[in-house]
Amino acid sequence: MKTLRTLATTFAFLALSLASAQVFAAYPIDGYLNMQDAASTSAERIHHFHDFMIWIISAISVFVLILLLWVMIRYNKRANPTPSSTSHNVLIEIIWTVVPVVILIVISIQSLPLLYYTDRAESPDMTLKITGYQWYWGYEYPDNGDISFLSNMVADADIDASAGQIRNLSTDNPVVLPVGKNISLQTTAADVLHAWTIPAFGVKKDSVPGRLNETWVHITKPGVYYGQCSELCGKNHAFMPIEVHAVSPEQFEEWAALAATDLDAATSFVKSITVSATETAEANQ
Ligand SMILES: [Cu+2]
Repeated sequence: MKTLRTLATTFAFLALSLASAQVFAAYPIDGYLNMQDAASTSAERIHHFHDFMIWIISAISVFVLILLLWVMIRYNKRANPTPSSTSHNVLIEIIWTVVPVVILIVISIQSLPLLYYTDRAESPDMTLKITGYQWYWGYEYPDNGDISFLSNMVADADIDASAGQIRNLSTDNPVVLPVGKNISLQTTAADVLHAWTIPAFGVKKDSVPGRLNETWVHITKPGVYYGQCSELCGKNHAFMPIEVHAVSPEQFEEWAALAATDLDAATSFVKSITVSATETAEANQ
């Protein structure tokens, strides 16, 4: 009985923790649980798949837990002093082979289309080329007037919190992308392995020297989104963040026209129109 009560308390605690985790953000916030709010079509589908898997995982865990408890209580040495010597049961063996196969097929019906969906854009509207360096990112916009720039982390001493800058996440030259467009993301590295990641987009792609890896994103909500290099790449691995400002296609065109000649002016322009990360988080709640 005591075991059951402990289990009930654990489940109640888990349910409470999940219920209190309904706060989302476009960047990591101390103490919050769950994933960042989806800001792309891929992330929406990934979250949907995650929620679907949680039901299957939970059902399997509860089923195995019940079986274990049943064996422990019903067939322990005291309750069952003379155990049966049965060693085979054809029906049960067929069931425990067929049922997992069916579960895997049900999962694959959901997961394989998702895998192909997130693979690459079918007809991209534009391309962003991303190069990882030790320890900063380089960006090129081949379809928008050959814009190219480097993006470094804003040092602790230079962080301007009133301008919405976040320690270890804000960059001097943020990436700017339009919402509602299919954007092909091509990534490589110039020295060692890196990985370009934006959790809110459901994007994580290894940047490999000598290889061009491809993925894509269709951003659904304007805002400021943050990510970090996600491949151990040396001593400053933790200090090469990614900051993406998602703006309307018209604002993106304006930014691109400015960036082609004056990157600083373009960056000031985009920072003046995009909401701060905190506002993005609040808007997405
Ligand atoms: Cu890196």
